[in-house]
Amino acid sequence: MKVLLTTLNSKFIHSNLAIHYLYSYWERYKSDETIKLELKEYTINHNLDQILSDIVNGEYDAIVVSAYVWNIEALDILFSNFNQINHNIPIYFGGPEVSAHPETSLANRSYLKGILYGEGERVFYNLMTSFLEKKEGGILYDKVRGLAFKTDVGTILINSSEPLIKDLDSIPFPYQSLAPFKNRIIYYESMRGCPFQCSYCLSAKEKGVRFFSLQRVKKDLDFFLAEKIPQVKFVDRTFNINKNHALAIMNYVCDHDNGITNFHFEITGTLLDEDYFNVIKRSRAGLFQFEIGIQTTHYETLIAINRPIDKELLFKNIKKLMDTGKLHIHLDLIAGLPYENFDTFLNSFDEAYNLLPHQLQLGFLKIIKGTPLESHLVEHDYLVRKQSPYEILSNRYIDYQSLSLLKDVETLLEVYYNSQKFRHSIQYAMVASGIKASQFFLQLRTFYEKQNKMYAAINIYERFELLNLFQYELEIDHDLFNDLLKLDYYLDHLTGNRTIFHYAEQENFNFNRNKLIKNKDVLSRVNSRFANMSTKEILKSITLISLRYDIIELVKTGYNHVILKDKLILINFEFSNYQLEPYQYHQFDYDETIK
Ligand code: B12
Repeated sequence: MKVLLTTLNSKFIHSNLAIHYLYSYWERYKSDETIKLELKEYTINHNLDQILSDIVNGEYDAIVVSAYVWNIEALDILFSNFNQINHNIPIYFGGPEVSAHPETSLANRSYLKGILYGEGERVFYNLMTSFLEKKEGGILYDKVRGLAFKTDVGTILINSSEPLIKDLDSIPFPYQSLAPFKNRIIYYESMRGCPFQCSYCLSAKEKGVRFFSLQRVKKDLDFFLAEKIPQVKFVDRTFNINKNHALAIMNYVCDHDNGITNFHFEITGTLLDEDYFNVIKRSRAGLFQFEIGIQTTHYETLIAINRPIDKELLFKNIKKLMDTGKLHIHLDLIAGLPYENFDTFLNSFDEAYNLLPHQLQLGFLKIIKGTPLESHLVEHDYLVRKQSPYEILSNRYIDYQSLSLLKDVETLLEVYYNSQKFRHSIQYAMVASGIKASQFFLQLRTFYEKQNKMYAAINIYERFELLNLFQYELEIDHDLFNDLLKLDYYLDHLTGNRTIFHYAEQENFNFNRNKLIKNKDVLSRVNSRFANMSTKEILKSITLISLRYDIIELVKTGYNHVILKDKLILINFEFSNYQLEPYQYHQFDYDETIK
């Protein structure tokens, strides 16, 4: 018998941890070799007909699929067509998208034989074992715990659920070889479950938290560290819920740092204390990356979504994390939550923005099957898109037009803030004009709209040009802004002489530039590796530009103190620090380099 275990990821760089667990659990505990189990990952961007043909040609006897919110619609197309070609081959779905309401999910899909609901490893094992026990009369489905299935006459039966696995260490490490994960994100779990009950989140469904032992986690991490993979993304729902567990892991990776691997954790900011800051302070810059869900700062909303957080403490801790300069901080907000209107959301946005995180993700509420919020839609007048990922259209507090405006703000936030390509110019514009971040992006949106550019395909050069035009809507020093834009432009590895920059390089720029690139003393202070490199080689890693202001002073004073003075800027691209600081630049006085 030949069984296919498959899924569609949302993009090639992602992988599906669940099916790797299912596969390795079966391979470890199976009692028989008669079933050949094949694992295959596709993406939703693959041509569905090619996937269909691949699966048909595989000549499988049964197909088991992992269904999530990002792939369910493509799966419906794929397997309803497959079922027309091969209607005798049973297809089973498992995963969060079908687990919450197995009966409806099964009833709505004529092509499905069954749904495996809940935690997957044991349930999948049960199904595979039932294949082995296949008797003449067919498969003994009634024995398979965690299965909802259709009888031969089409009635739906739901078997009792499979209890959660008590000892997580009994689940084998899913990454036996990293070959299939080349250039893809490695997801990893050190625990399961979440103690919080945030009403929009699926993790609220599962009660209790279980941990893999530290001994096991350390062994797994050794493997990742030895393989020098760029990033391990922990999918622990709240990584720092247990201080001993979290600190032991952080200390371990700090002590065994290979200089390359970065570890991403989703944490709760209010649970951080000095012990966490101590390990962060002694860590390599870029070793850790934290994702922190703020979601909203509106009190009534926080209570309604069951996140009664201490905002002061959360913000204090985030600021402290930013001040360490050691880690990449990613903050999340969600628009469309109960009791949050347009103005309160803009306020949440401004408060989060003022922390100046490396990434600020402005998300839009999705109504996920099985979440507590799903049963409160009428109360808040939610209108929800029928297609996955079931994003809301409006509710009692925010209308569709306001959400659309926020969508445009999100687009511009991605381009002008999260890309980090405009960090000097944007920050200066906000400080100097005294405009709040939300108003800045809303005004920028109106400007884009007037130029007919909001929904146009725009390249990076045009983004610079549009921002340069937009600056005239603000009361700021336009020459300084233009110089900062020039700095941002060259920091982003962009080259060429752009007409949008007001000042061409200074008259004696080439003379000074040549002096500097031959001055090994100065260059080796910038980067010790330059001491032994030829000028030609050095020129490949640096860019030199001239500016008319003291940029270091400006940045140091939070963009408040401006000194007009010609400067030579050396951008050093050699320096790279995982997502934290993609470049380093040095500033020289003209007299300094001429000497
Ligand atoms: C990685 C991830 C992503 C990746 C995608 C990964 C990929 N493969 O392509 C990215 C970042 C792109 C993503 C995006 C989104 N995601 Co997401 N994501 C996750 C995350 C963090 C990890 C998933 C994971 O691997 N977990 C570890 C595995 C082992 O646990 P598990 O998924 O629960 O699987 C277990 C069981 O469900 C079951 N199981 C799973 N598959 C199968 C299959 C079979 C056959 C069986 C028997 C059992 C089974 O067994 C597993 C082991 O016990 C989860 C949150 C989390 N921490 O789990 C959210 C989560 C899956 N995402 C979610 C959501 C809502 C989204 C977004 C809509 C959010 C948004 N910001 O807009 C978008 C989707 C956008 C779109 N295009 O539609 C929800 C999913 C709800 C659902 N019904 O699918 C989750 C659960 C978050 C939450 N807490 O609400 N996501």
